Amino acid sequence: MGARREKADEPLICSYDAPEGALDSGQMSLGDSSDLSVAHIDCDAFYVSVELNRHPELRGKPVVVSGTGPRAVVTTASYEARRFGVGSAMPAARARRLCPQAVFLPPDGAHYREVSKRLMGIVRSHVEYVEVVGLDEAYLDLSGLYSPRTAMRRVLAEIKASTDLVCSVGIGPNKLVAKVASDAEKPAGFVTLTREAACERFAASSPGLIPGIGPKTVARLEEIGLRTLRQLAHAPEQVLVERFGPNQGRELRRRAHFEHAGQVSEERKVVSESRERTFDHDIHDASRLREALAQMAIELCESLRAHDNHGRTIGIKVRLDDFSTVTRARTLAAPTCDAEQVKHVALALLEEYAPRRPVRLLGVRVAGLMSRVAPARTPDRDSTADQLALPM
Ligand code: TTP
Ligand code: MG
Repeated sequence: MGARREKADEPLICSYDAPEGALDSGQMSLGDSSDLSVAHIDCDAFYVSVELNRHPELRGKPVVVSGTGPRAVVTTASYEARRFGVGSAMPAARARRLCPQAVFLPPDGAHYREVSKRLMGIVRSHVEYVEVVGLDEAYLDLSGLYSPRTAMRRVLAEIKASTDLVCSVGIGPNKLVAKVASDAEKPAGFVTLTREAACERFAASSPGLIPGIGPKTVARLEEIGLRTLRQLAHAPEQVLVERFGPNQGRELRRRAHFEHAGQVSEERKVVSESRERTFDHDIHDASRLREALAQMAIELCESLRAHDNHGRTIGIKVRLDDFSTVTRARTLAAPTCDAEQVKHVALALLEEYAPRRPVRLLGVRVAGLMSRVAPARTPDRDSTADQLALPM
């Protein structure tokens, strides 16, 4: 079928269901360790699990970690609470309606960061190359290991013994397969898939299963009749290129085939750290805004110092009562984690912006940090073209 350009009054509808059996179908080659070179590890219900270690009497109960204000959102919920439909990012008020019997605990970010450090320390003690991508998740380079599965079982056992945390693990030939596999059987999942097996297993799933394919892209794919990964994988490349442009179009197709060339990277990455606060009630009073911003700058700098981080770019984020959001930033000549300096710049940025309407959310960020990770193995190893701004 030739490519067709979409017109407003004539949506391009594709029907590319591959015949049964036409998909790549491969058996898991568990004996072939070269095929299973990447693991993704992700702790189950991380904040809640950490809290349960401090409150063992709550085990087995629906537990939610969220703030308490009228605008608080759920950070995470125990799997018992998830059965009632409670999930991350949901307003806490809604979670209370869905599951009134749940125990609500306030978040303790400093403690979660501390536990995360211990968790990643254990992972690093077993595997040489680890790419930490969040407080509770990391990619591990398993290439060259005789038995990747045994190695990962050992890591999990030590995490359980030392921290009493349970993680899910996915193992595959690349980061994409590993990531989707680790999510497939949570909690306590342990899923090993070749690329071909991943194509087959998730053929009927929505393309939204793939990291980096968000709701907007899913909707645009649906508009051209592509509702499953199988359909996306078999859509003519030209159709995707016409719809999404050459880079994203081809990348979508590759991802639907679970192809991903991104390496497990320990390169020093520029990162940022921020603190933000949604007020219980919108604030218009400039001195209260300054006070809140100054307090967040102090907390942020404490954390930066604790992790031996400093950065050159200081920014603020302001969300007004009509939900319009602005960010302002300034880059200094030298990196800093000094609270006075960060406070000074953040307050100056706020003063310059001078919000004209009541403020709903205020935040401060220090960016351009150099994370303290080991130097890269080979300088040219990581190809940013493979990353495509996707979160992996
Ligand atoms: P996730 O790994 O996404 O979630 P989880 O560990 O709670 O649950 P699971 O992996 O079993 O699905 O995020 C890790 C932590 O990050 C989570 O415990 C709380 C925090 N978080 C938020 O604060 N807000 C969010 O919207 C999400 C998704 C996570
Ligand atoms: Mg998790």
